[in-house]
Amino acid sequence: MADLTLDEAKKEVTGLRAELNKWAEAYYSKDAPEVEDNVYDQKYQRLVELEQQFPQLVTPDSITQKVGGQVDSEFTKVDHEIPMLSMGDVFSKKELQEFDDRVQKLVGHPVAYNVELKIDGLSIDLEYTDGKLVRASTRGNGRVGEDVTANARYIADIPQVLPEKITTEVRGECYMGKEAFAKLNAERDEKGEAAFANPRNAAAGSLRQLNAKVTKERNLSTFIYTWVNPPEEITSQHQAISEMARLGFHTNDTGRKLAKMADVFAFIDEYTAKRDTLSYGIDGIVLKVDDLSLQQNMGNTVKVPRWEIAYKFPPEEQETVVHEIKWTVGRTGVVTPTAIMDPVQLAGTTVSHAVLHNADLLKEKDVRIGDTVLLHKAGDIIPEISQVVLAKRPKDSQPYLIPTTCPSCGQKLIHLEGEVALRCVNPSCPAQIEEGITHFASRPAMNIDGLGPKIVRQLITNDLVHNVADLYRLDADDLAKLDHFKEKSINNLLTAIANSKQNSVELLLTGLGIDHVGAKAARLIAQKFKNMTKIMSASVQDVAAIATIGMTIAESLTTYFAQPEVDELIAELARRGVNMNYLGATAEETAEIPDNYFKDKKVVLTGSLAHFTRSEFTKKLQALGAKVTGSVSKKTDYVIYGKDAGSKFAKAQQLGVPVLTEEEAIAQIK
Ligand code: 3BA
Repeated sequence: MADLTLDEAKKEVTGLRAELNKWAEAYYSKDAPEVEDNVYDQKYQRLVELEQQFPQLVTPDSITQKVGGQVDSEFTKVDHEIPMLSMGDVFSKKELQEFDDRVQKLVGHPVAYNVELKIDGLSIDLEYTDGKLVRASTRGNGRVGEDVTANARYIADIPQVLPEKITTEVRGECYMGKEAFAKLNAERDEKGEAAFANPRNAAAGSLRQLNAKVTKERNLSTFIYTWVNPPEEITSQHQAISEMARLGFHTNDTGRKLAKMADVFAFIDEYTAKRDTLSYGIDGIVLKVDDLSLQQNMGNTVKVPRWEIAYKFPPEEQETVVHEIKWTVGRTGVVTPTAIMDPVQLAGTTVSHAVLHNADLLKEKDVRIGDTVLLHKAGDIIPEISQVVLAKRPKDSQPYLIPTTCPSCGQKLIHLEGEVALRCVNPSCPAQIEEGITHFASRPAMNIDGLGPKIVRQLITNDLVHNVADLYRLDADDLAKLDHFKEKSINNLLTAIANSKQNSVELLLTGLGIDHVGAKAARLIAQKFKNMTKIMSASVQDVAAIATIGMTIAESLTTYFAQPEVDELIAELARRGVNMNYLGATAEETAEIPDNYFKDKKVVLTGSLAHFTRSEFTKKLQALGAKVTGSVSKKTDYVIYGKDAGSKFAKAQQLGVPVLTEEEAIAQIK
């Protein structure tokens, strides 16, 4: 800002005012905000800064010189003899500390604050004469509000009569609880009416009703926090609140008198965490000098008291500018756009990247380089662009051109029919190979420890690996060419690669990265077909016959294996010693199986069985955690034999492996 010329500042100020006036009008007069509060607050703050730096630009009609929103409605107007001011607000603990420093300097000594939750509602003023509610009004612009007495008579927690015949005035927040808000929006949705954006707008829309019967149905509540003219005995804010509670007002009991900023910060942390569990919405916390006479002495600025400040929780929506769109190629060749933006603080983290999911979405949202966009977090975690702020689109802006060629290999991209994704179908695209090998080595697949994306990239750029089979050709000399690879890391990686050869075939099947064939499907397929040769020759019908496996998976699998280069790849893996057979349940799976006679045992079936087919019996044993194999060795735990058992039975006898008849085995299962 330092190097802004007066002309530039003038231009920005004019723009900011137009924008803020429009938003304020929508907010105050229509109860229909066009932007999130924090966007408004930040623009407002920026305008204040500019006006401070260039005082010659301040005009009496600037929004910064007015108190609150404009009153133009069909409600009877109410003059607030004592104006309802606004609150100053800050967005960080640092600024909160600065507030405390200012207060201490002004007062000359440390002070205690009454710390209150900042309820997300709208201010309400209640006037009582001889103990009877005579008038309720909204804040309006702070000096003139709207008469909502008829509506307030339908708000259950507003006392219509006080236990004492006093004439007094209190103020507080009128809000809609989360449950009532959810219910109201659900009803509106059913009726095809627009949902309220947040509980505050719902509360405003429900209180400012010319037909008070509508208010009655809306379940509004209040928290009263200000006593405009307290009796003399009341000397502090926290005392005022407990006395108002005694008079029957609904007050919020989470408020705390705190003398140390460290405790204030702890309070903030506590309620940042508890926020979602409250039955009403809050958007920050409020600090008020607790001593009422100190408040009096400190006084007010034009708009806000000097003795209070609101700390607002980190925003959940933010504006930022897109300066690049990056395309990444996934393992299956799908090309995905990511918007790179100026970093902003969003719901507690710094965000600069937002995935746009696919080219269609990018086109639909019409995101362009240079665009100002609104960012939020989907599911509270993943940054997402909600919309482009069209008002801020640069004049020379051009629609973003979706790439036609792969950012990695340069081959033409295609839009497969029925797919939103843009794909690179070049099987030797380096980006796809990198993703493919990384996937092959990943935990749910071949689980090769230490073979992550960085090392895979180096293996590819050093020309050591072109496909997954090449991994099994690597030797110590090859790995010595990689950065930071010493004897120990070389040995570790070679061992991890060698160990992966023993994996059961479903891990290999997962590792191939066939579209739609994840770890679960791969296991079911391997369980059914038992080895790679059978899997490769399975028909769509064979595969789709597996329960829970549909046509999408079946077709994808068979299409994949119909490719001649896949045959070659599998043959090469087999030549390198990679296991091609199903070895039964994994250790992780069997860990969940309750202990039984066959759990973790190597079992061989031989002879013709009388009670089950061979495959039925195999499934039963596998479900118990047994590994059912084809040949008898010293490691075999049991041989189960039926009629006409031959050489396997003999071998078991010879090796001293225990044998069981089919019936004996069944007895152990039960
Ligand atoms: N305390 C809102 N203003 C508040 C009295 C001051 C004040 C609020 C507050 C000015 C809340 C501005 C409008 C207004 C009554 C003026 C609160 C909350 N205190 N706890 C310091 O919970 N939202 N709002 N309302 N007078």
